[in-house]
Amino acid sequence: MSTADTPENPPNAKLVDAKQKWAEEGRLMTGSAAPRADRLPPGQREVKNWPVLDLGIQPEIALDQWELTIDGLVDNPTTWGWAQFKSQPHFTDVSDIHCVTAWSRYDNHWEGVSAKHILEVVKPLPEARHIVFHSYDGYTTNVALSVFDDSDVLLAHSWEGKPITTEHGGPVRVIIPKFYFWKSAKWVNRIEFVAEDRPGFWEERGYHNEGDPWTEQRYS
Ligand SMILES: Nc1nc2c(c(=O)[nH]1)N[C@H]1C(S)=C(S)[C@@H](COP(=O)(O)O)O[C@H]1N2
Ligand SMILES: [Mo]
Repeated sequence: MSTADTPENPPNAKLVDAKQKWAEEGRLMTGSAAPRADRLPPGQREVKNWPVLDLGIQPEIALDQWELTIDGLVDNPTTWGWAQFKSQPHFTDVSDIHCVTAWSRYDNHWEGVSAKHILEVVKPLPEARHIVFHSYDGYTTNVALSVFDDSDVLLAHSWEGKPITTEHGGPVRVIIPKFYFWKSAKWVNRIEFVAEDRPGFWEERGYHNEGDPWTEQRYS
């Protein structure tokens, strides 16, 4: 990637423009909310492959260079290198992916470190209400602390028993199964706890602040 490649000026500027237009036009909205017993949220279709979606920047981070900082409004700010990250309690989960571009992929087997464990380590202060994820490609996305604090949320290093590839956000990416996949930051390198909510890359470009696929929280 060249130095000009930033989220404000990404190689995939065309995709960003197109997706921003989808938000303006409300594309893919069905206007119907599916009952939760149905596994496929409204307006979605199941795929068997795993599409790649990013800004055209796919940072390659060597494991000995990789770092994750968890800071902001926490009692115990923490930075882990790869060995420290891998020595945290091992967590596995199986969940479905729902991407706002209308594909869903069932039964993804994730391995990594649970959000619950991270919260136990860093101990958020009472003022901490929101989280901003920062990634090596400059991408950001936000969730409420209550969304991160869920038993199916993790920082994943493996998918289907293998390290997550660079294109899918390895060495480590966030997995938040209950929300559209843009909340699941790839190449995460900082988790910042904040008092006031702060919209991220897509949230500033017409996408919903939350992103529940069951009630089609696609656009703001
Ligand atoms: N760091 C970073 N994380 C990101 C993105 C990105 O561009 N950069 N794209 C988001 C979007 S829009 C989607 S749909 C998913 C795609 O993940 P995948 O390419 O592994 O399917 O990652 C999300 N996380
Ligand atoms: Mo996306």
